[in-house]
Amino acid sequence: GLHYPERLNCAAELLDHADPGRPVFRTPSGDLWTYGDLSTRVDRIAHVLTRDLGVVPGNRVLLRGPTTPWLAACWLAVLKAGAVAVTVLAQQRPHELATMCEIARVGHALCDIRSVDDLAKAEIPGLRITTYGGDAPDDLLNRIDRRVSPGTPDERYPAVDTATDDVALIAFTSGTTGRPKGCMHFHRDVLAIADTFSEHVLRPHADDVFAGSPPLGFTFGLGGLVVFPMRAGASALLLEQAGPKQLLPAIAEHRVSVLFTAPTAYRAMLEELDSYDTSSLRRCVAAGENLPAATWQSWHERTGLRLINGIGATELLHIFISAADDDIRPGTTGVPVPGWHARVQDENGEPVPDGEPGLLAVRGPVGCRYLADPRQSEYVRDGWNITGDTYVRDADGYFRYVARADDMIISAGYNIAGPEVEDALLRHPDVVETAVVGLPDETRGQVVVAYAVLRAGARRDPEALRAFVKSELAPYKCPRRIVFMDALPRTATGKLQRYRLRTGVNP
Ligand code: 3SK
Repeated sequence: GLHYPERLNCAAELLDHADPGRPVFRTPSGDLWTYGDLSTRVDRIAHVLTRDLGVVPGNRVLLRGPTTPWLAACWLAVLKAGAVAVTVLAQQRPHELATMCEIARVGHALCDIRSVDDLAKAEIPGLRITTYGGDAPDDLLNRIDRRVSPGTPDERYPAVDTATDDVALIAFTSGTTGRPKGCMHFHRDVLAIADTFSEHVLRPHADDVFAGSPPLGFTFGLGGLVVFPMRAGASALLLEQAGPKQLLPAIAEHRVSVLFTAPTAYRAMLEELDSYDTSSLRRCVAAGENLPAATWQSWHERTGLRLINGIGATELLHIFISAADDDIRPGTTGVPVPGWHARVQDENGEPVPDGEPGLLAVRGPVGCRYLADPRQSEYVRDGWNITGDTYVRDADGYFRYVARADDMIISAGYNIAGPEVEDALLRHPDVVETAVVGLPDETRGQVVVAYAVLRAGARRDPEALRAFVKSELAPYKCPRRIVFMDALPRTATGKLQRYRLRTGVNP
């Protein structure tokens, strides 16, 4: 198992082990921070937090802004000062921000000047907002500059001596609907995700350049862009705009070797792959939603690379089922990452036999700890974390995704998994994106309906697509209706919002 000392400050641990002259963060505009630069800036921010702003250990500090080295430095400084980082997404609106600040009792915010309007509009009682990246005299970076007198050595900030199980961060998950839940994670949890998934699946080395699309406010991005590279003494390219259109040129120019993004983005990148040099890529992680086997195959054919599938959760901080290199089996998520355990069980918590679908249950070094939320007892049962996904475990121990547990479609007595029908539709050359849901029906209970985004210029012919699905799957799984859309509704972290399709909210 993993063993960490009783006293542990994960920020100090991440900052202190690399050679100070090595690069840690780059940006497309040419910024290059070394570990030494980062360490100095983190210490200066921590001084401002403590001495000027009066932050004390345990205080919750909201962090908000585009993905930049300064945001990462603020995150590390908050943790180094023993305070708790509350990371939110740039897309979250005033009402959502106010709810999260209330749940997490946030007293301070460090906010990129470009993202401050919505935070100010939220008018959160008692919240003290400090911006960074602006011109005002009280801007964080100006405060930092004033603290440094020319010619004097930088004043180091000794890390607060936190316990290994002191809370380091609160990450919010709204799932795809509902009141947001704050997930508390400890200092040791931050290292544990690197020492399990990254260490065993990515196997990074110090020369790796990490990049990807998930923002730092989503723990998928926090791991992939800050924690994993720093734990390995490697570097990350931080992109403020990280859609498929920005990723490809960035990979080519900065020789990115470890890429994190969603299956949707891999499909979009395939469209323009030929115009870019992607030969630097070594590891490509596709997570955040189901990875269809068709996407895996196309990426493999075009790049020779084996996409790394994985299931993670904000509740568990990062990825807990995955596979590396030759162990990867397309069409499956993989096996429990070393250090993690997983099984498939029924509603009563009894394990179901291999080959049969049931609820995924996992346990490992990180657990779900919702902040003041009664839904804790639904997520954690008998020590197992119930993720809300339906899975099948094959006889050889591989876990196969079926659907989100509440997304199973029951039509005329048949159980139909939306993702299986989506996989079939995606095998059609004209289909770029699709979501399959069950809509209420008087005679059948539910009917299968597919929403599809087609390649530019393709003809919208529902009958041809239905005939295609019937040639791929048992006819009862074939969508009754196919609705064409320009884009599918997604959450701020890119997850498909099936409920909006089911309830007809802006479909
Ligand atoms: O899919 C997710 O929700 C997730 C969450 C945290 C870390 C990684 C992933 C893929």
